[in-house]
Amino acid sequence: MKVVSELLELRSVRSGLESPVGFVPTMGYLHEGHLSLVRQARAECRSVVTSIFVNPTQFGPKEDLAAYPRDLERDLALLNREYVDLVWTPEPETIYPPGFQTWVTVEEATQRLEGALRPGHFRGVTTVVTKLFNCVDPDRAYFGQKDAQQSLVIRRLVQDLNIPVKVIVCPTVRETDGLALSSRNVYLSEQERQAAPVLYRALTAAQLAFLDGERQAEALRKIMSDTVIAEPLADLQYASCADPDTLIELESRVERALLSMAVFFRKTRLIDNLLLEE
Ligand code: PAJ
Repeated sequence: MKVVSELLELRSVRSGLESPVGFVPTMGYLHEGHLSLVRQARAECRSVVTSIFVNPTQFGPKEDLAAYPRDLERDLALLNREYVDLVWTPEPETIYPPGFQTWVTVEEATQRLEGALRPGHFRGVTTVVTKLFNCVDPDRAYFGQKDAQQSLVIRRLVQDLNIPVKVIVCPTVRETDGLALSSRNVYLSEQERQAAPVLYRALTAAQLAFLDGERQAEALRKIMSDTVIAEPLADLQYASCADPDTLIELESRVERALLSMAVFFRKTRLIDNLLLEE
């Protein structure tokens, strides 16, 4: 496994890789969710490239950029075990050179849900992902359903800018109690960790009601919010039942929906989602 941080080195090693090249962009502090993407890339591609870059422009001024967990040595050992060919760990100055002023924005799909609550977040994501794609030049790129809106926005970006990469969205990996794996789970206290599966409980309660015939979007949202409100350590930010393609909140009969939510445990903000289909 080659580990490079300079762009020239990346391009040189990349040019010697066999196609198809699969790419898994990450912000590091890797867990089984990230590794599931790497494994899928490994299964489908001749070569696998991973990037580790904590992208400053996708964090808001009051978010956790400085405190974002990092452990490069451990990450590299995990990636080595998955037979990754190339890891790119760019410096911030490589991605954002002095005088940087060019941004990529996806308009409508970023204005709802996470985008509405985290202004500028998706502009940072779409800009960095475009740049990572330009530098790595992958054939296939792997993202997680865990960040459903991010995956949808990246699909849109790739279509709209004719980027020659196939986007593959992989299922959410969970702990046995249902908590979706996230680098941010390490911020939870022991008590909060015990309370955190409430997100998945709320989503599955609404899913169960849907499977039992409940088709009113508002009723499904209420099942989710009632479940979260019953957990004293959890502070619900939103519970959404939206069109899975446009993310517009559904108001009437539900046939397909993306159920999604964001919940605070003190300062730690967790998100999760589930796709409903008849
Ligand atoms: P990061 O949060 O490190 O996540 C990297 C990838 O892992 C994303 O595609 C995310 O959806 C996926 N992932 C995270 N938790 C997962 C889980 N429990 N199951 C399955 N997949 C999971 O997302 C980012 O980084 C950044 O925004 C990035 C795309 C790298 C741009 O900076």
